[in-house]
Amino acid sequence: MTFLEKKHRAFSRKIIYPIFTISIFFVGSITFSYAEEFVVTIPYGAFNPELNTPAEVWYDPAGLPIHVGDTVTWFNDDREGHTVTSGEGAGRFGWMDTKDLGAPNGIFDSERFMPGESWSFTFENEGTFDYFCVIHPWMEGIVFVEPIIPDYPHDATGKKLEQFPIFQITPDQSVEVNFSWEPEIIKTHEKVNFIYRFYDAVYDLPLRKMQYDISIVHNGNVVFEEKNAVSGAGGDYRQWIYDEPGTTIVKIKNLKPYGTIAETQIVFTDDASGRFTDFSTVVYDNAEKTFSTEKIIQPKQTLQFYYEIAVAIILVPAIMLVVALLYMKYHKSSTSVNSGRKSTPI
Ligand SMILES: [Cu+2]
Repeated sequence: MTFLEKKHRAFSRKIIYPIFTISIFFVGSITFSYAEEFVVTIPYGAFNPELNTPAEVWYDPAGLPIHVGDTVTWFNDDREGHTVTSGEGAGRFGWMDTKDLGAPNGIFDSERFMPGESWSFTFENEGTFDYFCVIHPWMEGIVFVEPIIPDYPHDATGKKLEQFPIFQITPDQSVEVNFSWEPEIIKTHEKVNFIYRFYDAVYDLPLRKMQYDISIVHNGNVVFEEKNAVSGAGGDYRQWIYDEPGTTIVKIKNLKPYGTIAETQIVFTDDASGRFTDFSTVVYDNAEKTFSTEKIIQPKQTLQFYYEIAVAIILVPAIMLVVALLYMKYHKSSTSVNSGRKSTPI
């Protein structure tokens, strides 16, 4: 058995594992990503810049959100030839007032395609892409290309974390930090739990009380910082809600024993500068939420950590049991009412 396998097995025994199994089971809202195809129709009447045209938009839908790798096909349902050309069009009124012809930017160009024909383009880069028709420059559309959201935990470079929770040993080889976050895919305006536990890296024993500093560096700025935090038995967690997508690093540093540590033979030197870990990942833009009403509740003590595990493990089956009992009770009483009716002579 290799060192890592041993670590992993030791970890599986520990209480943190069930909470992950349960949350993965209940969260279920991870965005799975694979290339999709979209159709934009150029409706009948697009050739006509007048406001009384039957076409309400020139490209339907006029604004299309997709992901990197998706393909868009434009279908010409009009009676004239059109183009799909990247760049700024003249706008409906702009064209009528100034005879502006728009400005292609060279990213893509279908050239003219006729009624009944179509043209496709695959978007390989994220960004916002304006396009228009060079023949009828009032015809404008836009494609919003969002980055692919992986369905697995990964670091800030996008590399898949084959082991999650992550095991990281401090540079001085004294402490092993087991670190994870939930949900695994972090999105803006949604609460994330960073969960971590400390082990002695030599004997693989849990370190019950550790003092440490924790901070979150998001897009290069410190957005959260707590000094001299103290972990209790079973580890610790911190919650955070991000306002902006980007790269995030959770830093744990100045790890040192809080009081006397009875459970390990390891000798901690006074200099804690070599006792730190950095964990990085990506925060994605939330397509469903633009703000959060959730409150961030930081643990006052680690007992709460156990309390939450207990809630997850006990409360959910308990509610199901109560619902089942109520259902059975209701069913039973309604059956007896029915049988009572049956026996009543009309
Ligand atoms: Cu056109």
